[in-house]
Amino acid sequence: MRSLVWAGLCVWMGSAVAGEVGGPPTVWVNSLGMRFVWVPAGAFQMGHAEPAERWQRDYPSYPSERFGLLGDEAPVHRVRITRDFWLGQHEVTVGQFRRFLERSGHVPESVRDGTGGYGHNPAYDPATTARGDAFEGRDPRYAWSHPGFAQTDEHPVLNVTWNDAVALAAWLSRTEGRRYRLPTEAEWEYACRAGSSTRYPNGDDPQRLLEIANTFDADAAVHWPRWSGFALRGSDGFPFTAPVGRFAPNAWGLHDMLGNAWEWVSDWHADDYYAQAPTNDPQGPATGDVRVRRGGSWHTWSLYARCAYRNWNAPSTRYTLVGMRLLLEVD
Ligand SMILES: [Ca+2]
Ligand SMILES: [Ca+2]
Repeated sequence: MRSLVWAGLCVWMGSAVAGEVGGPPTVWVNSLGMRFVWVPAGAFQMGHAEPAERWQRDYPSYPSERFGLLGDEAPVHRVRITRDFWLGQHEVTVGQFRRFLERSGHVPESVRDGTGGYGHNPAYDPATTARGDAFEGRDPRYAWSHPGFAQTDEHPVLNVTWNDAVALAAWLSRTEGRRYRLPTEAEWEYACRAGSSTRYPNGDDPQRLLEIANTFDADAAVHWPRWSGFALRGSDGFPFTAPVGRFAPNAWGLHDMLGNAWEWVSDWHADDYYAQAPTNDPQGPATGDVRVRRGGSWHTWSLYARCAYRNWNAPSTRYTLVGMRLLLEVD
């Protein structure tokens, strides 16, 4: 990989993310314009657990039964990531996904199966649906290019399925002769934490999310007043998605790991996986029905925009809040 780094495609940042100054260059730019930062191998404590009193103290507007639903984040356990890797500095953007479609001929799953995606419609009433869903769908009016609100090419792509994400990684691998894939759940959390062990990379205070992430803030609550009690007090500047990279990066140079778009990871989900996971490079359960997504979105409440929080969907799910970030393996 380092020979490629010096082929002129890589940006030398002048400061070492992965080690001492003078170490390997730390940003890689691929053929779709995605930027990747170097993440060093290492170990961390994966997962999260804390007493109910602390949850209740710090998230007073939440019904207490919600704290009992976080059990799949336990037990906290030691994980070793044994190999360095490159991780997307940003979520995959609308513009990058469009270029992928144009060059590859891939048809997004929401278009191919004709059922569409989800989107924001100010006239839509969640009470009209059985699930009380916050967004309208599925509907062919909505897709990766149409989430129901304005996005530029710099915004994170949404309404993409796990299968779409895998197809993008496979196409990039084929055309560039490298190994792209989704990060594992462990790689994702390791990179989100970037050495931190708190709820958020910048501490435990939900309000401080405003500094580092686009989540469900006072501006978003204007559009969903029934959930305003769960909104952060104050504005992060974006009621819908933000262009990627507008918030401060974490200690390893990664932007928007929390908020903006949920990110598919490679693992199947199982509630009890952490109790049996291997220490080295856990890959998730061998089989399952739902794939994990991580990090929360522009519409996600602070309790669910933590590095340890796990959520999941069927691999064919497409939604107004879910996007992706890719990993590039080191040779
Ligand atoms: Ca926001
Ligand atoms: Ca994100």
